Amino acid sequence: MEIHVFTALPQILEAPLSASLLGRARERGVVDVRVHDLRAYTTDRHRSLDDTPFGGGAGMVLMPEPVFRAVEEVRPPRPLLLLDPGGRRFDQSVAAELAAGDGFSLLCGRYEGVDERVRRHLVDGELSIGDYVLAGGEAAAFVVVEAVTRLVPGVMGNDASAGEESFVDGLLEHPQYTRPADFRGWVVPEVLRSGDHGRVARWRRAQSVARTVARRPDLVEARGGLSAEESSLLEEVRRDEYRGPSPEDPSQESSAP
Ligand code: JCQ
Repeated sequence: MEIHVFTALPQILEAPLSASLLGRARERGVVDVRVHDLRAYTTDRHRSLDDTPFGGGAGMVLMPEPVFRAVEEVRPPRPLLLLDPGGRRFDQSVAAELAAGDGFSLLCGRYEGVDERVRRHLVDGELSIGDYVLAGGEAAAFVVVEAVTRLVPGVMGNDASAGEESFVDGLLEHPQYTRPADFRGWVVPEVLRSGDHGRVARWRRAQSVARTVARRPDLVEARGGLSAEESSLLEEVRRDEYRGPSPEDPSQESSAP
C-alpha cells in the first residue's frame, strides 16, 4: 500500500509516522508512506505557500500553484483527498474502503483554507475526522493513515487483533483487565480467571452489547439493532449486574450509610 501526504509542515508528521508499529511496518516495506514538503514545489524567491484572500479579510490562503506543481510532479496514487472539516466524515467504514485499495493520497490544508481551484480541479474528495477546527490538516492526516494502515495485514503485531476491536461488528470493545487481580480492592471479574474459554467469550460478548447500548445507542441503531442472541445476553447482564434491593424482599435493603 502506497500513501502520499502533501503538507507545508512535514516535520509535524514525520515523528508520529516513524514511531511504533507503523514506523516498523514502513521500515519493513509493508506500507510505503511518503511525506511531500509543499515548500519544495514553490518557485518564487521567498518560497511562499500562502497569500492574502481576494476580496479581503483576515488570514491567508494556501496558493494553488505549489499544490498543483507538487501533485503533477509526484503523480501520487488516487484518490487524492483534502482534509477539511467540511469533508465526508471519516469513520471505520471509510478506513476499510481505503485499506482495500492499493493506495491513496492526502492533502493537508493550512492557514484559513486552500484556494478553491485546488478543491474543484485537483482533489478527488474531502475528508473530515470530526466537527472541530484544527490549525492544519496534519493531525487529521495522521489519524487517517493510522486507522487505515492498521487494517493492512502485517502492520499490527498480531493480524487477528485488527479485526477484533471496536466497530468491526458495530459494537464497542468489552472491558480488559491485566495483573494484578486485586488492585486497591477493585477485583477482576471471576469469569476472566475461571479458565473457561466459553464463559469468557460469552461474558465479553454480553459486556460489548451492554456497553454499546448504554454509551452509543447510535451504533446499535446503525447496525440495525441487536440479534435475538444479543438481546438475551443483554438481559443476562442486566440480571447479573443489578445490585439494588429486591422490592419483594425488603430484608435485603442496605442500612449502610
Ligand atoms: C479535518 N476535521 C477538522 C484547517 C483549513 C482545507 O483547509 C483547512 C483544513 C484544515 C484542517 O482540517 C481540519 C479538520 N477534519 O481542521 C484549516
